[in-house]
Amino acid sequence: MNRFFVIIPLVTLALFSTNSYSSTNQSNREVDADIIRSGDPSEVSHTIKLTQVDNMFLPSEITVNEGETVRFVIKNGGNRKHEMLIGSMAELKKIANMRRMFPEKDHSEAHLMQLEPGEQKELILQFIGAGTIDFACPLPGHFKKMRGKITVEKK
Ligand SMILES: [Cu+2]
Repeated sequence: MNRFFVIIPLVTLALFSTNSYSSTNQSNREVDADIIRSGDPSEVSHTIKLTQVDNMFLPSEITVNEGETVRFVIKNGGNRKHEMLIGSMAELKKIANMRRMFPEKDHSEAHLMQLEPGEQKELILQFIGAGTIDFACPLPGHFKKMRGKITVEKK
């Protein structure tokens, strides 16, 4: 309902620009603007490593503090391609359904991040509000187990 969209600066997008987005789409990323926004690399207070295996996120539960900027280092340690999306569970489910119904379609417009086996990417986020936000790999057959939650604790 009260979902807003923020524009993430291109400097952040350059970190995962290996996908073939058209340049006009690069600045439109959906993020829950109540809880997270794109973070400034110079304000990172700590790094959280996330490993994708076939098919889980390790760890799947993360706790951060309100206000802090976190560098996420996401590594695909599995043998299959995975994705990483952050959003509300309703939003993630919607995207996962689209993947399941139209597996051949190019879904890159909705991707936050795609990782080939062995690949590692970074994402810098600032947690601007307390609450919880979900993350998942929305690929068919992955989505049910390959989920996690970020809890943002109030200052
Ligand atoms: Cu996956």
